[in-house]
Amino acid sequence: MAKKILPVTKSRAWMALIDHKKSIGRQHLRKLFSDDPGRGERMTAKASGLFLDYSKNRITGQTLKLLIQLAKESGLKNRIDSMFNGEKINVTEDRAVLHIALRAPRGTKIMVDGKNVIPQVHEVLDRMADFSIRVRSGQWKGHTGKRIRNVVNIGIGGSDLGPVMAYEALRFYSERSMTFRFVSNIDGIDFAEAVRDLNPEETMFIVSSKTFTTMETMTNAQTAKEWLLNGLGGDTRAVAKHCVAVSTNEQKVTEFGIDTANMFGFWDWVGGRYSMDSAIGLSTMLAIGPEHFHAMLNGFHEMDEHFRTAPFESNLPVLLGLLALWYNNFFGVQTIAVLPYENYLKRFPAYLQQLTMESNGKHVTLDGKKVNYNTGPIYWGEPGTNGQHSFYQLIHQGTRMIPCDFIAFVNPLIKVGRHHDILLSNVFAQSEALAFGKTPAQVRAEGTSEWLVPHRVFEGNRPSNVILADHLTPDILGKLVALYEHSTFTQSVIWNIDAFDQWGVELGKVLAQRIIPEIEGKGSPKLNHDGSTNNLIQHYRKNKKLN
Ligand code: G6Q
Repeated sequence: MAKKILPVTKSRAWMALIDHKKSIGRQHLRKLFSDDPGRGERMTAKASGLFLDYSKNRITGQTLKLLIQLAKESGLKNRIDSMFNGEKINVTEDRAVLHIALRAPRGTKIMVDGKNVIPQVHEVLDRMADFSIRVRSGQWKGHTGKRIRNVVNIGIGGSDLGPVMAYEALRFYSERSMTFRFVSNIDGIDFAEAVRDLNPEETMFIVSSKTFTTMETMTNAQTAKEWLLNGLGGDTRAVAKHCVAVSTNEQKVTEFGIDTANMFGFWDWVGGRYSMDSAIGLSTMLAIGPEHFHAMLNGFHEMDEHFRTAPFESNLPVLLGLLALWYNNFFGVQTIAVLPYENYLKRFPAYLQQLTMESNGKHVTLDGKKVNYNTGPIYWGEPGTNGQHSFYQLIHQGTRMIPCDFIAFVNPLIKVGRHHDILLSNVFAQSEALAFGKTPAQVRAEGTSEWLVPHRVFEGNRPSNVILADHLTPDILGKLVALYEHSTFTQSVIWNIDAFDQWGVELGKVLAQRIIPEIEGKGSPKLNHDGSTNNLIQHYRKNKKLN
C-alpha cells in the first residue's frame, strides 16, 4: 500500500504559488526582460552538453524558488532515490522502475528482490552486440545463404516508438547498406507496404513484445512468418535464420516457434515506454552498431546521474518538469508543444507523446484518491520549420497559451549551403516573437491601415524553452530522452500519481477481442452492445466483401 500523504494542493508551496500567480500572472515578458535584462543569461542551465534557456518563461526568481520548494515538499529527492535504489515505486503493478539500470555501467550494483540486476543487463547487451556484429558483417546468413540486408522490427507502443524514433534520429550513423523498417499497426497495409519491395532471403524480422501476447504484434508476426515461408519454399527451419524475438516471455516465444537461442530478454522492471535502451533497441543497435549504441547508453546514464545528484536549481529535468507543471496547474494550460529544429528528430514528438501521456495521464493518486487538479498535459509537435507554416498561427495569435520546447543543434550533421544558419535563425526568431510579440504601435509604425492593426498585433507573452546541443550524436539523443523521462517523473511525483502503469492501454488490449468473433463469425451473431455499436457492426458485416 502506498503511503498516505497530504494532497499537494494543501502544501504550503502550492498555496504560495497560487498567491504568487496572482501577482506575476499578468506581467508581460517584455516587462520582465526590461526590468531584468540579465535574466537572458542567468535563467539558463547547462548539463552534460545540453544548454537550456528558460528565461522566456513567465517566471521570476521567486517563482522558481517556490516551484523548487514544491518539489522539496513533495519529497522529490526521496522518490528519486527510491527509483534509483530499485524500490517498487510502480505501486499498482508492484514493480521496481529501473530503466536507469539499463544504462548503468558494468560493475554498478542495483538490487531488485535481493539480486543485482546489472550483470544480466550487460549479458544481454553483450549478446546483442555479438548478434549485431554478425548480422552487420554478413557473417549471419539467411536460409538460402544470402546475407541479411533488411531488418523489420515488429512491435507496437513502447516496442515500436523508441526503435523508430531512435532509428530516424540516428540515421546519419546507420549502416547504409541495410534497410530498416518498422511495422506496428494491425492495419495490414503497414505490413504489406513494409515488405513489398523486400526479398525474404535477405530479410530478418525482430518480433519485439514485452508480453508476447499483444494482438497487433502477434498478428503481424504470424503474417511475417507466413510471408517468409512462402518466399523461402515452406521450410520451417528458415524461421530460425530470419526471426528473432525480444521479450520477457520465454514460454510464448517458444510457442510462437522462435528458438530461445534467438531471443533477447528484458525484465518486468522495464516499462514499455522506457525500454528503447533494453533489448527492444536491437534494431537500433543493428542500424548504428554496438559502439554507437553504447555511446547512447552513456548519454542516458550521464543524464541519470545529473538528475540524481544535481541541486534542483540547476537540475535540467527538474526545471523542465517544474515549468511544465507551473503552466499546467497555475495557468490552466492544456498542451505543450515540442518542436525539434532537426529533421532527424521528426519522430521525437511522437515518442514523447507516449512517454509523457501514458505516464502522466492518470486521474487518481498513488493511494487511489481522485485528484482535484490537472495531471499530465498533452504533448505534441512537429519538426521546424514545417510547423511554422501550419499550426504556429494558433500558438502566436490564438486564444490559448501553448508553452513550447524548441530543440536545436548548433552544428548540422550534414552541411548544406546556408540551410543551417537559416534554420537556427528561425528557432531564435520564433521564441523571440512568442515572448515579445508585436505591439499596436509597432504595427502602425510599419504603415499598416488602422482597420488591419488588430489582426497584425501579436500579444506575445507566450512562453518557451530553448534547448541547444552541439550536434546530434547517439550520446546527445540518450541525454535528451533521459531529460524528458525524468522531467515526466518529476511532474508525477508532485501530482502523487503512478507514472509507470498504463491501465488505459491494457483496457484497449482486451476491448477489441470481444468484437472480432462478432465480425468474423458466420451466420448472424447475437450482438449485445449499445445501439450504435450494434448498428456499426451490422453495417460492416453487410457491406464487407468476402475476399
Ligand atoms: C508502454 C505500454 C505499451 C506497450 C505496448 C506493447 O509503456 O505498456 O505501449 O509497450 O502495448 O506491449 P508489448 O511490448 O507487451 O507487446
